[in-house]
Amino acid sequence: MARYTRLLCIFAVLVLLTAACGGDDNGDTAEETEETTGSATNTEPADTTPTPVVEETMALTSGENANFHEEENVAAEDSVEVELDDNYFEPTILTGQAGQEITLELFNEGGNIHNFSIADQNIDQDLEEGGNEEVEVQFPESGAVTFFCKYHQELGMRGELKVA
Ligand SMILES: [Cu+2]
Repeated sequence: MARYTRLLCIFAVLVLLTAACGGDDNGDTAEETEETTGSATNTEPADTTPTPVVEETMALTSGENANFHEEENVAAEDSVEVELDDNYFEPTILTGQAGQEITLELFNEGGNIHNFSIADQNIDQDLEEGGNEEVEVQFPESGAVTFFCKYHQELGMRGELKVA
């Protein structure tokens, strides 16, 4: 609701400006910026939605590279959906509390078999194309732990559980 009110205000200002400038043709610049709640480390500009094709890579806390598809704060959650696709995890970065346990609902939406592994937690879960599985994971006491697809990690199919 606050956002809607803000849009109205911006629109009103634009109308005033347009009138003051004698009908300048700038009425189409009112595209609103996306709200980016809870992702202070987001390196993107305001708008993150329409960039599906180009693979953006990032360095995980471990120094390994990952194909980056979103960061999500799950500190208040008992479970969260994680998409496995060709070849990335979305969200790629899950931030949570130290020692937090959480259920990951894994969905393979890609065209290949994929896998979710965390070496330190003895997790090695395959997912057939179209498959879904649940795994219980735990955030570390500090820093981050890497998860990966054992078939495609060299292609950047990695992510991490990071303590906020
Ligand atoms: Cu994979």
